[in-house]
Amino acid sequence: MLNISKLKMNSTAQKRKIEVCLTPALLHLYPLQGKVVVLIDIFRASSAICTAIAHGVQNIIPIESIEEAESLRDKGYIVAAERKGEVVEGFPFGNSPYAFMNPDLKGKTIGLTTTNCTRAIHLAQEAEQIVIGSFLNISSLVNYLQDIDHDIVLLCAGWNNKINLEDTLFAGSLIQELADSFEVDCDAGIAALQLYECSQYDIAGFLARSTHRTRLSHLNLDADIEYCLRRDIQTAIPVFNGYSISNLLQIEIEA
Ligand code: 3SL
Repeated sequence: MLNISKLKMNSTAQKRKIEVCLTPALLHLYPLQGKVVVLIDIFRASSAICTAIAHGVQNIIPIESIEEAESLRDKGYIVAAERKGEVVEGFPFGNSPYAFMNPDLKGKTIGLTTTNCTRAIHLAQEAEQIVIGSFLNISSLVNYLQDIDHDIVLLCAGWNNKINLEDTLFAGSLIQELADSFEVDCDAGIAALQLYECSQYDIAGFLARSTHRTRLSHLNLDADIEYCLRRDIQTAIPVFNGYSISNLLQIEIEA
């Protein structure tokens, strides 16, 4: 799947195409071969993955089911597990970005299973490359995407196959940032951009009544919500290689 040097853009390239898939339920309508997918799950998994990689976790194995997570845990791995916003019983932590700042996780390979995001990553396997996006690393991601020779699909993880506002807003923000190099190729992208343009000066306020924000708030996770909306506090770009997620920039330096 991953070949970074081949992804680099030649200087004569024209504007590339950017599409938005607002929910994994619609992903079958988006051919992914030869494209770069940006996986988006602002609350909270893509923000948590970015944070883990930025704080030195070496690899994250995204796992679809609790059974697979248990099996990896039983082999001795540290495995994080979240369902419906809560830590799954029997696992040390769930999907809070703060849990992944633990210095004990530095250099480690850990497993992660979440309600929507880890499943969406596996659904997008046929893409040329899958990178993980969040407000936390948006400028670094924009710089990278501007420099590659591929069309992009922004895949919003949503919630149980339904659309959510926060992932859509982030898709709109990326489209705005990438406007010089990419043209929007679907109405979902236009909708995401317009929604972002309406809300960009008060994203937290715009999301005040949104469903997953409310769900997390009821679980006393307001600190996580606030953190996930911070912009540009990290530079790492997590990339999925078909088995695990690691830091793209680190891979480039080592290549
Ligand atoms: O759905 C997911 O993958 C999670 O991000 C959900 S939660 O924010 O951890 O509740």
